[in-house]
Amino acid sequence: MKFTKEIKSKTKEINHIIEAYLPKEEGYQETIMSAMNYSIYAGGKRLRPMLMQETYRLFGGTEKVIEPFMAAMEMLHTYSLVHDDLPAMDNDEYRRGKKTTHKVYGEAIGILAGDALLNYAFETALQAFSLGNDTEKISAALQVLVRKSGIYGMVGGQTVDVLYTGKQIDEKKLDFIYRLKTGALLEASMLVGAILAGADSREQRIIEETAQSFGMAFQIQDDILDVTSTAEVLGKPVGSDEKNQKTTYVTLFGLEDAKKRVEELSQQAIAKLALLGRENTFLNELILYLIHRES
Ligand code: GRG
Repeated sequence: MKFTKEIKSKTKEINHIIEAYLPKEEGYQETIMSAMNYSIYAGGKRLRPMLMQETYRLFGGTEKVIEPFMAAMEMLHTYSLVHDDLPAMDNDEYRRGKKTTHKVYGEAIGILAGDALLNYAFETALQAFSLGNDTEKISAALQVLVRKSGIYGMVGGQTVDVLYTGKQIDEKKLDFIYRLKTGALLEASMLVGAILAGADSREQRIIEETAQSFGMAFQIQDDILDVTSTAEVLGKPVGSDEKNQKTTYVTLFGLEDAKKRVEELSQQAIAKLALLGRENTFLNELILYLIHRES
C-alpha cells in the first residue's frame, strides 16, 4: 500500500481505538466529559499512538494490551495542548483548525478539561492489566508513561520554557527544553511499544535514542513551520513564537541552519533505528514524513 493511503487507514484504526476509551458524557459533571471529548475529537495526527503501535509491531507485538496505552498517550498529549493554549500560557484561539477548548467552554472548564484528561489517561492505561497477563511489562510501561509526562519529562520542559520566555537562552537550555517538553512524550510513545512487546534493555536504549533524535527534529520543524507556513495549513496561528517572545532554533541559528539540523537529526534517527536489524518500513517512512511534515 502507498504510504499516504497507509497512514490514512492507520489513523482511522487509531481513532476507533481512542474512541473506545473516551468517557461517556453523563451525570451532573457531563460538561467535563464533553470538553475532554471535544478536545480529542478536534483532530490531530495521532502520531504518538501511531509511533507506539508501530514500535510495538517492530518487536512483534500483536496483542490488545497496547490499546489502552495508545488512548492514554493521546489523552496526555491533548491535555498538554489544552493547557498550553490557556490564557496563562500561549493564549491561543485556534488549535487543530478548531476553537481551543477554553474558547468553547470557558477558562475554568478549559483548565479542568486538561486536568481530567491527564488523570483519565492514567485510569485508561491501568485498564491494560485486564487485557494482558504480563504484569511486569505493563508496570514498566506505566512507569515510563508517568515519568516522561511529569517533572522529569514534559512538565519539567514546559516549566523551563515558561521561566525563560522573553529571556535570552543558550543552545544547551533550548535543547533541554525541547528534549523534555516535546521529546519526552515521543520517547515514551516508542518506549512503551518496545517494552510491551518484550524489547530487551539494549533494544530499549536504541529506541529511546532514536526517539530523542526524532523528537528534537520534530520540534525544530515545528519552529520552522511557525515562520514559514500559514494558519490555514497549520490549523493554528503562525508567528506565535515571536508573539510569545520564544527563543527557538530559528531565532537562535536562522532558518537555513535550522533546516540543516533537522536533516542531520532525521538521518541520525533512521541510522539508530537500523541498529536493531528489524524491519518496519512504515515506521521508517513515518519518522521521515513527520519530520518533514507541513502541518
Ligand atoms: C502544558 C504541561 C504542559 C505542556 C505543554 C506539548 C506542549 C507542552 C505544548 C504544546 C505546544 C508545543 C510547541 C508543543 C511541542 C510539541 C508539538 C509540536 C506539539 C504538536 O504536536 P502534533 O503536531 O499535534 O502531533 P497534533 O495536533 O497533530 O496532535
